Amino acid sequence: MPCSRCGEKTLSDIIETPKSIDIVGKNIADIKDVAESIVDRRCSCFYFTGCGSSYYSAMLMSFPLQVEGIEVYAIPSSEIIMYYGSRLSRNCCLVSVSRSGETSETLEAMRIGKEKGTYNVIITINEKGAGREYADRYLYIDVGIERGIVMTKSFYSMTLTGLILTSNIIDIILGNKYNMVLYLDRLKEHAIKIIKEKENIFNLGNSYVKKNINRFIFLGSGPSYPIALEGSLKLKESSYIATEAMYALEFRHGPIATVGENQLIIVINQEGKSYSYVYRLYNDLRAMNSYILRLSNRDVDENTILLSKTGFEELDALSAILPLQLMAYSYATALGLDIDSPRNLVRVVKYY
Ligand code: F1P
Repeated sequence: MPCSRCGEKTLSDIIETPKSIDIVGKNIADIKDVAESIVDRRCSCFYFTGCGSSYYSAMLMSFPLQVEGIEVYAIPSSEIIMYYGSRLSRNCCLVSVSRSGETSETLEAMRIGKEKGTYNVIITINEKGAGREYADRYLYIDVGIERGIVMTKSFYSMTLTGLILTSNIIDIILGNKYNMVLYLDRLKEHAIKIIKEKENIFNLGNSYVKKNINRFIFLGSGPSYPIALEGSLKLKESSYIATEAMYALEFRHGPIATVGENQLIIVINQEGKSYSYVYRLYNDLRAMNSYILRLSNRDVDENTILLSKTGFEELDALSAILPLQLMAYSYATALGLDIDSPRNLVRVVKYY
C-alpha cells in the first residue's frame, strides 16, 4: 500500500540538490587552496576512502587523477585498516569522504594515515566532525544537515567537491584548463530540470512495483561505475531488495543469463570513452526484450532519462545519481516503506 507521508525528509534533501550545487560553487576558492596544498606537498600517491555511499563518492572523485605517473587508489576505510594501512607513507595523500565526519572506520583510517605521515584531507558536511583531529585540511561543505538517513544531497555535494579538488590538482600539475563555473551552471540546469519533471521518474518507480519487478542490475563504466554502485545501494537500503551493480560490459560475461527474469537493467551511458560500447550493449539488450532503462546525454530515445551535458565526463556521470535517488524514493514509497528510516540503518556507524 503506497505510503503518503513516507520519505518526506529524504525527498526534501534530494530537492535541495540545485541549492547544494550553488553552495559547492561558493567554496571553489577553498577547494582550489586545498588542491594547491596537496600539490605543494608533492604527493605521488593518492588514497581515496570512505564507507558505504561515501566510499562510492571517493571512487568517483579519484577518477580525474587516473593519469600517467600518479598512483591512485579508492579503497573502503575498513580495507585500509585491515590490509592497506602499511602501504601509506608521507609520499601519500589520503582523501577521506564522510558526511558525518564521525564514522569509526574512516576516523581509524585517517589516524593510521596520520601515523604514517600521509597528508590528510577530509571532505564532509559536518563542521565539527571528529575527523578534525587527524586532518591537515578539513573541507567542510555547508549544505546544511541531511534530514534523511540515506545519503542524497550529501553524496552529490561531497562528490562534486572532490571532483573540483582532483580536477584542480590536474589543472595545476598538467595545465589542463577546466571551466568549472560553466560546468556547475550546466549541472545545476540539469538538476532543476530533473526535479521539475520528477513525476515522470515517480511514475517509473510506481510502474516497477506494479509489474512486481524486484531485481535491479545497474551497469556503469569508468566514472559511472561508482554511480551504478550508489544507485544500487540506494534502492537496496531503502527497499531491501536484491540489487547489484557491475561494470557494463562485464554483463556479457555471465550475468546476461539473467535476461528473461522479471528484472530491470539500468544502463548509465554517459558520453565519453565507454559511450559506443555501452550503447551497443544497450541495443543488444533491447533486442532481447529485457526491461531496460538508460541514462544518457546522447541518442536519447523514449527509454532514456537525460544526463547533464557538461563535457566533463565525471560530472555527467555524477548527474545520473539524482534521477536514481528519486527512483529509489518512489519505489520504496510505492511499496509502503519509509526511506526516511530504513530498517537496521543508522546515521553514523560507530562500530566495526
Ligand atoms: C557513511 C554511511 C553511509 C550510509 C549510512 C551510514 O557515513 O555508511 O554511507 O548510507 O548513512 O553511514 P559517513 O562516513 O559518510 O558519515
